[in-house]
Amino acid sequence: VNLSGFIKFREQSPLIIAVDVEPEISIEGLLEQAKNYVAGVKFGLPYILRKGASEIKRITYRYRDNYFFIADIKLADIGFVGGLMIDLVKEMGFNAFIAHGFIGLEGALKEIKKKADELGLFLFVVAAMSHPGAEEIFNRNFISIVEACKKISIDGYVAPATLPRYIRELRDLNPNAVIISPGVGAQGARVGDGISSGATFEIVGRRITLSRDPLVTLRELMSIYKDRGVI
Ligand code: NUP
Repeated sequence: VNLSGFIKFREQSPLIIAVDVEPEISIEGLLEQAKNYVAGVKFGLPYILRKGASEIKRITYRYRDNYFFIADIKLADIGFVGGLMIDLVKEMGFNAFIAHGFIGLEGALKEIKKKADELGLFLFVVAAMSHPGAEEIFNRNFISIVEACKKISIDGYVAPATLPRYIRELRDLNPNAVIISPGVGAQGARVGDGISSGATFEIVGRRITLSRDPLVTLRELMSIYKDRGVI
């Protein structure tokens, strides 16, 4: 699924599944069951490393017509090394990846964005993080990160459902941004908190991956989204 297919699926579902651990019912069991309920699948670095590049590639190719695949590699390196990672992300069949925003433009984000565009990958930048300690250092740089990203036309962001004021501010600063928002479920934000603050999609990990019956969990999430009027 390409970016426009992903955005189009938003009408049906605002959900991205975060896979960091092997799902309770296996990855293929989960991806078979989640097809009508989920727009995207985000693989975390621990999962990618544990499975290995060829197995990840097999999964992304098998489900390429069903999901928008995001590599959560949280890239935070010089442009040259970033470029090597982006090549691997492309080879593994991903549609998008996540980079950190604090590395700055020159010699880093500028080169990363250029490479992403060349390879047809969508870039999400982490604008603020979801855990409590993020407020100590990282999130203080939120405005500088978003302003820098705007200069090079970055329109994809990760912003926390646990601290929804960042989502609201980001939406004001960039009305067209694709904002994906983690923190729902295991980290304490309620289902729909991210979307009602202006996020485009919500990312839910453990609440789904650790569920013995993810189909029931997915249906529960959908009924909450319906009750909250987001689908
Ligand atoms: O600030 C962030 N917080 C966060 O949890 C940025 C992220 N990318 N994530 C990711 O979202 C985290 O790596 C995990 O894959 C997912 C949240 O999973 P869960 O708390 O729903 O299990």
